[in-house]
Amino acid sequence: LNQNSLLLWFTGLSGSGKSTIANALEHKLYQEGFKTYALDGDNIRKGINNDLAFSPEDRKENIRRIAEVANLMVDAGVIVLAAFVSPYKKDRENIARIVGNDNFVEIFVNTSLEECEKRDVKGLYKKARAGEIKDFTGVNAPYEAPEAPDVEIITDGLSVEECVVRIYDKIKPKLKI
Ligand code: GGZ
Repeated sequence: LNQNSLLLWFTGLSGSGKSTIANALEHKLYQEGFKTYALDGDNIRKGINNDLAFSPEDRKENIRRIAEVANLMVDAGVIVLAAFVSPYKKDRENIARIVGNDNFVEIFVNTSLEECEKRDVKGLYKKARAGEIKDFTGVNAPYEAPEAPDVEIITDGLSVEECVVRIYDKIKPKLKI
């Protein structure tokens, strides 16, 4: 089934590089002439989902709404790149149910907790370790790693561009080029 709309779903720890890789891949797809849109915490949690926090129930609802929005965008012919921690296996399975298996690509941005914590770009791990943030993924909330993702990128030692090329090569057969 070759098409020009898809949901590319990036899951991984905070600071794993999901948004960075998604944005770089979006740029490449845009250059190839695809209609694209990137969803992440910055445009979703500040807007439509600003009533939600990080309890398991709120994350479930966060992911469900994003999947419904993405589904509409996929119907409109867009390649949607969504970058969310999405730590629960059940919630990710629900995304595939909403958009349909053929439209869904699960991309596991596999960066070790150690590495994410070492980077700690936003200082959130430090705060979580100090007990200032509850339910922080990897510290005091779980991350259920995908067992059979469509694409797994072990980012250690790879540049953003190398990650993008690996994902692009995997999704290429699905796209109308
Ligand atoms: C995880 C948190 C938390 C907690 C705030 N746990 O690195 P970031 O900052 O920019 O990405 C993280 C983002 C996670 O939001 P998501 O909507 O992707 O999460 S989920 O899919 O699980 O619903 C992080 C920040 O928000 N952040 N508190 N407690 N990440």
